[in-house]
Amino acid sequence: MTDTIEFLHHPTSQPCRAVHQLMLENDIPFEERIINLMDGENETAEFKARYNPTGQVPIIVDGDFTLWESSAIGFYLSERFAIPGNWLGRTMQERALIQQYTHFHSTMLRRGAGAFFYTRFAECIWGPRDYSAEIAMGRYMLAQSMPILETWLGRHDHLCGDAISFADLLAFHEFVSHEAGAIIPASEWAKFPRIRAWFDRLAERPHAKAVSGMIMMVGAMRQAGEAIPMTRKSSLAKGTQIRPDEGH
Ligand SMILES: N[C@@H](CCC(=O)N[C@@H](CS)C(=O)NCC(=O)O)C(=O)O
Repeated sequence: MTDTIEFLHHPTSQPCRAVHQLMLENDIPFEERIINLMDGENETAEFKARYNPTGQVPIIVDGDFTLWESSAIGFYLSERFAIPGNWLGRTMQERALIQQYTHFHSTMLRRGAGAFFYTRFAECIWGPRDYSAEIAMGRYMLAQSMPILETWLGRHDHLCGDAISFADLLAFHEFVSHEAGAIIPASEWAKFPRIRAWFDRLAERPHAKAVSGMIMMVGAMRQAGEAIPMTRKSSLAKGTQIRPDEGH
């Protein structure tokens, strides 16, 4: 093993930005390789065989060890680089709570990304079409998730306790994309003042700003109706599609 991790990612991706920020916050040495998701570089048989059978990023390569899934990557980096315990938990219970969040995240908040993807990106792949069912599903997952986050943030300053953890980064970058795409209207935000205050606090962190620039720019382009050139043909947001023929 060398001391440098290879980091395969794309800056428009929420879980990639969470891992990226974790590495920057903790001075983890890494070399980045941006994977061209827009043209489906990640969908080739070679990529899937070498790195990740799902074709998704983020991925890290540490010598001859390859790992995907953002939460597994977070826990690995925590041990590998002995980063401060607030990020992935100091005690058995703190680690368990962060794991609890990551499972909740995958099945709930993360699936809200469909609201962003189908509102702002889908037509760049499949052309104009009625995406209202997919958008409604994404909004439903957001509506199910946000009250739970609001409750947690009533107990502590951050999602798993008073200190910032990787759970916050995972959740925060979902909301960064929703902000980039203007997905959550002010009337909805008004119902979640604690999430809003937490989001605004996290957004001030220099490394949060550093990794969010590209998605904010792309979101502004889409809001202005500018096309993002893409030659891929399948969903960028697997797990959020509701038509079976879109997934592959
Ligand atoms: N559960 C995975 C989700 C990763 C994911 O959704 N990656 C998306 C980008 S946001 C991706 O690589 N999409 C490309 C594709 O599916 O072809 C994680 O947390 O790492």
